[in-house]
Amino acid sequence: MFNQKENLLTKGWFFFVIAAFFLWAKTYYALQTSFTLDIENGIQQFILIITPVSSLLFFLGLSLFFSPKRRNKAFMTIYFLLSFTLYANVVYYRFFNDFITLPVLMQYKNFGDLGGSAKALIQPIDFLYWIDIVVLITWLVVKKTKPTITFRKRTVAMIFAASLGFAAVNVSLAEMERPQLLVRTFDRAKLVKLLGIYNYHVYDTVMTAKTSSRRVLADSNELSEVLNYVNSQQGKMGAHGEYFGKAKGKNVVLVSLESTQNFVIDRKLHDQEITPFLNDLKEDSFYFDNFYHNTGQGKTSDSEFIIDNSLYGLPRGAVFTTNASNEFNATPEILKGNGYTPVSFHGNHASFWNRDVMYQSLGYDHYFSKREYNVTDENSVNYGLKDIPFFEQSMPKLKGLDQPYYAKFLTMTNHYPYITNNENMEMIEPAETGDGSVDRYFQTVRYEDESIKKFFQMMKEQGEYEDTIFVLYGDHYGISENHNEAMSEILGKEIRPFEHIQLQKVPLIIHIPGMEGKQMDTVGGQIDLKPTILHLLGIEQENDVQFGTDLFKKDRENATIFRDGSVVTDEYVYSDEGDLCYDKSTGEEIDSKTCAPLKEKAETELNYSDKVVYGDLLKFLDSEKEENKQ
Ligand code: GP9
Ligand code: MN
Repeated sequence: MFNQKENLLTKGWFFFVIAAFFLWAKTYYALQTSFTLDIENGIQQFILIITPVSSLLFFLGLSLFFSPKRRNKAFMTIYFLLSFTLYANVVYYRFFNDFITLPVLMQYKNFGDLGGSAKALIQPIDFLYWIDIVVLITWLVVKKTKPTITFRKRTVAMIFAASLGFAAVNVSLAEMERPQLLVRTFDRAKLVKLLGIYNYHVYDTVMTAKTSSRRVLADSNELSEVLNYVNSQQGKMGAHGEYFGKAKGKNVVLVSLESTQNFVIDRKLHDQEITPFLNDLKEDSFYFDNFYHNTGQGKTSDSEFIIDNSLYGLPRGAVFTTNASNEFNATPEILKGNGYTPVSFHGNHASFWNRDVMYQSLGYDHYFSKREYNVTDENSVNYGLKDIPFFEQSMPKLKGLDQPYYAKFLTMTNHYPYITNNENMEMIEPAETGDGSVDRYFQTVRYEDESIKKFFQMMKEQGEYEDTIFVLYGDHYGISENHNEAMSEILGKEIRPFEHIQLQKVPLIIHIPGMEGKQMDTVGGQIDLKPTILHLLGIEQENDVQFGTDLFKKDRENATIFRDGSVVTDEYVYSDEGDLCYDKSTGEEIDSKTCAPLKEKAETELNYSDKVVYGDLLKFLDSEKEENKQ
């Protein structure tokens, strides 16, 4: 050290500048290559270049407040945390096509929870995200950059002033590009595009804190406001549909079809049906071919939430994890009050998506999770138990229940990255687009179809089929926008926002043994399932907060709202992402003014639903009912 020549490499300020440059470069590289941000013009391109600067200067600058002895370590720790945040988003985006939010992060405590999926998402080129850290540490050690990164007070002040300046320019440019960016919280991609990834996380943290406080501040007047809205909407529609009470007293079996989109139904690959059993079943069932998922970041758990409550999931995070201690008025609880046994079956561990906690709030009597199944290396793949052994092992458990039951079965094998680990599972050859996920998807969907076939056989053998109604639905999309190229090859057409929205259709098959099948073209979504099921069972709900309507109602409003604010009706498709309006029958883009009322209704309704969840407003429902009685 004593012989070490004073040169640039030993200078703290030089180290700081180079490190900041490395971090900027890698952040910019990620923004350009790993996320689809749809940069539309020069200003947006410029914004993208400067977005990382303010936060980098700010966060790295914080290290200068540490004592000289600790400063290098503090600097590298901050550098590592920023790098980790960036990389975690890159990996997360590869699957979810979305950015991490704090509530989701709390659920997936670590990426290990994603199991096989996480491994499949990591690529060799990713070493680029870490190589700089190796270089910087080596630099610090070898060159003994000393005294540790030191600046005069004036320079430190200038670093923070520059950070503030960059932030101000960034925010005003962003506001010009997208007025009200910070008020509207629907679209994370826009936030990242216009604020940068680190500033987005600062914003997300502030929003999370705000959410917690909303709950504390909520009062019962807010519930009255929501009830007024809901009742006025329901009031527009007529009385019960013709199927009211047609399944009174029957068992209800819900089957969640993991990642199953409607486009696989009746489709052939290599001249073979992908879903031969479902294709047959739908002929003897009510088959809804205009049915959409309404889920957001909470994926499967969102679908469960929406279906049991007829409320929307949240714009950020999963209700299952953020608001599990809320008061709800969910289907399991209502049915329990009507003599039913509500249970859920799933071959993954109980705490995944916080189900073990949330199910209690929803009123489930029991959760048959992984620990109650015999799960081995042979009979599991990806997240857990394969669908066929899952149904096989569930049958005796089902038999043991008091009837009537409300039993939910969550399948799992058809989950990204769509893995099979045994030839027996491969009942159809993969597709040949060259996009592995898309190609394998058809195999795991085919396997899932086989498992449902077995399940129906076993229900008949066990003598429970006749007394049961079956509701089969896709939980959410399986093939994200990142695979548009392969999907357009499969579908034989370009995938514009219009087609993307149509791809959010999931199958809905309601099978009532002894009842004739019928294809239903009404436009609906998972949000409508609670009222639909309750109506079939002949259960009347008064003054409940629900945003869906019975799908069998004749004069129901033909529409469904997506979590991102997009809307589909029988006439129009509105894509909130680019504010685009389409004629539904032709797929032609039309004046966006035509869709303006739909957009407004979606915002109002999603806002009301969010109010209910954030404010835990249903806890006021009982007192509201009392008041109405008086
Ligand atoms: C895990 C299963 C899959 O238990 O529900 O969850 P997803 O990733 O689809 O939300
Ligand atoms: Mn799922």
